[in-house]
Amino acid sequence: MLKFFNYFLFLILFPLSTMSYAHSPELHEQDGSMPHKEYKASGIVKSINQREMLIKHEPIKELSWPEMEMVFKISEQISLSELKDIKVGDFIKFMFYEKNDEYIITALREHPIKK
Ligand SMILES: [Cu+2]
Repeated sequence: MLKFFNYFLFLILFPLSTMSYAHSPELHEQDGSMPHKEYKASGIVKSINQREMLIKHEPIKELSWPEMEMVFKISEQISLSELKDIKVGDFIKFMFYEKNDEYIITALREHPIKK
């Protein structure tokens, strides 16, 4: 965790020109960051605030995460019209990745609750 935070500071404090050595050119395509692994998840929307969502997600085996409520950011890849249909209380399926201790949703859709 501390290690990761140090790395984060490193990325912020170093000017862009010196950052380039750590990234091969083909990895710059998306947003200048390292490539990331995406995880599948599902859960209930607890609140929505512009591009942030509080979600009570179901356990995520790949990360050994139990069920919990946490904040996810919503990628700019997702249009506002897509988000318009998502309401508090909806059960959603989504994809996300982790970056600098933030969790960013890249795809989401409403899903009927199977209870
Ligand atoms: Cu979580």
